[in-house]
Amino acid sequence: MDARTVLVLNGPNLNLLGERQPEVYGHETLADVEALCRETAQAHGMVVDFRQTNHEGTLVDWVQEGRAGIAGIVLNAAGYTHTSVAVRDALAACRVPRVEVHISDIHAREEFRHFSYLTDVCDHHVIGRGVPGYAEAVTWVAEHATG
Ligand code: CA2
Repeated sequence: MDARTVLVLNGPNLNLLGERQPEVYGHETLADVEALCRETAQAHGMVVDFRQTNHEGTLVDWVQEGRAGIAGIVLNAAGYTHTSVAVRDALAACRVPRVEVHISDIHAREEFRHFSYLTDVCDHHVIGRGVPGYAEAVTWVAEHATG
């Protein structure tokens, strides 16, 4: 990874995107999201490092890996958004722009999704704009890259 890299991290169960709940998450798969991110980054002269994990510690390791020396981090922490002080602490230690993304509008869903541990340690938020929200997030990083 280098100063042109946008690190796009995806949390638990996002590998199942497109398989069910299309009324909430749409029909696109995570591979479609990756293609969109790559295309968007390329249009801004950037490259994407795109990853997904179901494991909290792995997400913490990856956020730490991107904490300096890259363009920025786009993160959909999925369920860990609402539970993880560890992911929050890793994001707080970052010196690069951080964008929190959610495909669905977490504020319009069940009460337990309304609170995010990540919101106030991220610099920008793209919430409830569907899969195209990832393109918005990558664009924001490209326009605010520090590296
Ligand atoms: O709206 C989002 O992007 C979420 O981060 C998605 C998470 C959810 O826990 C957050 O509250 C909001 C869920 C990701 C799992 O997505 C699936 C999609 C299709 C089938 C199964 C899971």
